[in-house]
Amino acid sequence: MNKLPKLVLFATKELAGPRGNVWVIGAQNAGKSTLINTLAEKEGVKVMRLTEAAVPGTTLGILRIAGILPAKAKLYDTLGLLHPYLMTMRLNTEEQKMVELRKELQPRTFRVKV
Ligand SMILES: Nc1nc2c(ncn2[C@@H]2O[C@H](COP(=O)(O)OP(=O)(O)O)[C@@H](O)[C@H]2O)c(=O)[nH]1
Ligand SMILES: [Mg+2]
Repeated sequence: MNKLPKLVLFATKELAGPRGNVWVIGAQNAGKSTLINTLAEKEGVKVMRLTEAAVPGTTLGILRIAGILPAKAKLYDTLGLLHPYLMTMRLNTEEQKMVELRKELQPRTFRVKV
């Protein structure tokens, strides 16, 4: 079993204290919303499930997440930082549509002849 989420939750609460602010910051598509959803799950709270998406830019604004940290502490999900190394940042909207995944990927095996 993966103990990391529990440790992250514990450390976050310790660092935030009773009324601290916690901002989840990172590149677009780094897994910020997924992390918060996992923390909520570990805490056993029902928060609005945040969108986890394969395409960047799905978190639309700064969202305050209630229920994970003590009442007066604040936890925020953010839109994410833009990085030139994200390939999707170099594509326009039309091009993003072309590379977007629409179905689950199926593994395929090929045998290469000598
Ligand atoms: N392989 C892997 N994928 C992840 C992990 N965390 C999130 N993802 C995937 O990365 C994509 C972006 O996640 P999301 O939480 O929306 O990123 P955000 O833009 O930082 O909020 C989604 O397809 C997630 O399922 C992880 O730890 N490992
Ligand atoms: Mg997000």
